Amino acid sequence: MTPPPLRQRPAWRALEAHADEIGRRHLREFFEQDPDRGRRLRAQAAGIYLDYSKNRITDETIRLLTQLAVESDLANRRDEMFSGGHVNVSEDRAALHVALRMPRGTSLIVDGVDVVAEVHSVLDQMADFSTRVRSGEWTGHTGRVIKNVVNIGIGGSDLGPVMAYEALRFYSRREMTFRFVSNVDGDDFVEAVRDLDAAETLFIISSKTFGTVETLTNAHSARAWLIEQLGDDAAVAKHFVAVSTNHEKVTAFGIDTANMFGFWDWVGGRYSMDSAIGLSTMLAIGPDAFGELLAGFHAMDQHFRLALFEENLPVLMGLIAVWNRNFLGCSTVGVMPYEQYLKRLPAYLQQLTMESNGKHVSLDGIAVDYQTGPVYWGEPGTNGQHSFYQLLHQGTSIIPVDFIGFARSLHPLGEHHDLLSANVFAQAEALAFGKTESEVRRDGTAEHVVAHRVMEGNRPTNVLLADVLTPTLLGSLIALYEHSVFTQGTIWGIDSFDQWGVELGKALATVIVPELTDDAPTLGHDSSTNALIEQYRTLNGRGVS
Ligand code: G6Q
Repeated sequence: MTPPPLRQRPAWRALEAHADEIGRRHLREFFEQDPDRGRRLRAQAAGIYLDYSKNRITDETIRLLTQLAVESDLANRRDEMFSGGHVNVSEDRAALHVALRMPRGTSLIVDGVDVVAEVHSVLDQMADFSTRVRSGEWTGHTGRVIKNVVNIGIGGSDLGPVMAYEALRFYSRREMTFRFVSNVDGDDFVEAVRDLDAAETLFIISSKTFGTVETLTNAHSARAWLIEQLGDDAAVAKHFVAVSTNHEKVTAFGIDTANMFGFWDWVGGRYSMDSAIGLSTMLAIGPDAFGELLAGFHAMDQHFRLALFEENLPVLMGLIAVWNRNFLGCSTVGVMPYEQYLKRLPAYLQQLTMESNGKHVSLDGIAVDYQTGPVYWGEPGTNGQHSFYQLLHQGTSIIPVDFIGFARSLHPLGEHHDLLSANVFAQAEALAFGKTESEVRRDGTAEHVVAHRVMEGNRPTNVLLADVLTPTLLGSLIALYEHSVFTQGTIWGIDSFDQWGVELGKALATVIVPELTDDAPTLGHDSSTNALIEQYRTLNGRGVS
């Protein structure tokens, strides 16, 4: 049964009235009225503690938001996703990334096929290959052991692998070098291989479609570089493997499909880091730790599937994100990991959240009359504090922030970790409570500076706290965001699994490429685009017609 349009749902209407009533009240007031609030508005699952008490919400807000989730059919939509229903409506396919982490021995039959058995057969192939490379049994064309791995991919075939490698570098094989090439800008490839010995280098060409121009351009340059270095076309066989769903194109490129690791059309690019797209991750941390990563994902999947909405971390985070976006009017969200190894997490989450929920029509193709996905961005703490946090504290926009902290460091070093963690708690505290005029005066501040030093506070934050960064924890953290994104997309009634907006730019670029290189092309664009192409050609000495 399709729920009524979002703004006609009773809970939505009630939330609008509720926002008028409490939306401007201050977090100081909420905490004064309920001194125990910080111990109540929290939840915990799969090793992650979520403090959501510093949001501009009351118990009634949560009650209405969970009612909205019910009226939006969240439980059924979630179950449909978990059972392989075609929740990606515009591409008419399943979004079954949860099957990628179902334990061995369980089963999920979709269209007569046990997808879990297929997943584990690819995981076994990956484990076998990774073990052979890591042990030195798999050698390069000249018999040398592989020491360098270069993943070539873009978007979902890059951001997950890079983020996971950086996040789990502590657990990685340190004698090996890992590089990631994504940009079609040749600088990226050249810098990635400039100090590598081709005889010891393995390229993983990661592309679901094996038709992405950036990836194929980089892959061809990699092949040319390897053959030039090793002087033999046959070297490709021992130095190139592919991760893809497209056998034909992999074969056409010249990679033996025996060295291809498959996945399925029901794995979306931005939901693929735990599929064969994670081959570089497995090579770095080994099959056992990769299994721990999958177990972490699965633990959060189970929590999302089974926990009551009121205790469900992804549901709570998703609903609060909807509250902030639609009822408090916040158009961006900051994600600040206080863990240097998570430095690429904001970039990863940017794709996950914005490609998923940056949509303008509902599932049935009707223009939405409410806001959908906000802009996500972020930097690791404490660096951001000495840069853009000024605007978070005293700017004119309210920007909700997710802080991510850990109780223990992977490198206990003097006081470093306590200093780092104190900043997580202090920033969330300062954003919530600010500093009033009288507090500023009490500090003895000169009168003409008082206004400048006042901090309004009342900035919403979530704090996620875990013990220590492990492969398991990383899996749970990513699954938490995946399902929070799904929760938001379900409330908004949009397709969180397609990405048509990415296609237009690709198509237009294909038209322009020959106009940059051909002799005297006829330019049929607008005057700005035509002038830019002419200027480019002039600077390149190619002349204009
Ligand atoms: C992700 C998107 C997109 C995709 C890239 C790479 O959800 O679909 O980022 O991952 O365009 O695509 P290929 O893996 O097919 O090269």
